[in-house]
Amino acid sequence: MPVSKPELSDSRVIAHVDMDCFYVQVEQRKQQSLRGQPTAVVQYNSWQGGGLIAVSYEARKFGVKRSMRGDEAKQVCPEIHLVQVPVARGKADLSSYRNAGSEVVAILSRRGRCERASIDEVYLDLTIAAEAMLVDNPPECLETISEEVVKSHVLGLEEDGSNAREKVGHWLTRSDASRRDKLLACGAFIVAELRLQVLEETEFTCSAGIAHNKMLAKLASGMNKPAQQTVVPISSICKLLGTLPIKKMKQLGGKLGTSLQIDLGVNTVGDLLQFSEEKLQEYYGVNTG
Ligand code: DCP
Repeated sequence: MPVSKPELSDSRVIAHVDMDCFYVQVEQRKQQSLRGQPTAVVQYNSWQGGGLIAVSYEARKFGVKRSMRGDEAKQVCPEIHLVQVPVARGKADLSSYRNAGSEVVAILSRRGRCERASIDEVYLDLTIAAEAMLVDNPPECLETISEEVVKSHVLGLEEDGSNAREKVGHWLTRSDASRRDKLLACGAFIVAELRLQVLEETEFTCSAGIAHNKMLAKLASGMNKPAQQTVVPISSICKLLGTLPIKKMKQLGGKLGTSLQIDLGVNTVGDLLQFSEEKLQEYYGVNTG
């Protein structure tokens, strides 16, 4: 049966916002003395110090990882503070984390439609807000631009050298940019402002990816953490995806990705692009293909 293709709209502006070491930040807000300290949240099961489920960036510098147990974390970082996840009726009680996530969603919703992807991740559709900014207050006409927005990473722009921020500032405010890049630039301004509001109102830092679709926004949000944002211009996509392991793609982390690797010898998205849609439909059926 033929399937209707989704409408192609390359000019959407989508952000993926991902909180940094989220459970740790929630615990640090409850106990201010933990701020800036190597800290981890451990499961309520206390065998061997409990399994780590969230690790602060200060602790990561010592080599503490989520796969460790509390005892092991203490060996590599003796100063680490271990906080047990709250417990209610013999089970982990995640309500304080869920509520903290809702506080963030309430702030992000001021500028666009939010879709909560997990306890600490949100997709935000900024298309309407970015289009409005481009008409009313385009970046090329701004007299000053905030420090937070020039700290953005723009994929495809050379970042080395002392003038990285100048380059980013120039990219964001070019009058000769394509409409798509201008919309992404507006998205970057809006997200930088929202991230500052989140910090001011909740004390939480977050990272974000800004792109024309959800998949690319999510890929980008994890590229520069903590407390940073990454923009994915159309011109950077081929290079970004060409070498991306197939298993990192949404929906290809499981059996389908394994089948692509074993049956078709596809290891990267670049490899996958060698196959036509028809060919993939021959192998996997119309919908999956
Ligand atoms: N979490 C969990 N068990 C896991 C993974 C995560 O309970 N196996 C919880 C604790 C995390 C939260 O979910 O704080 C969000 O998970 P992330 O994978 O987004 O990781 P963090 O937010 O902790 O860190 P990062 O800054 O790397 O995103």
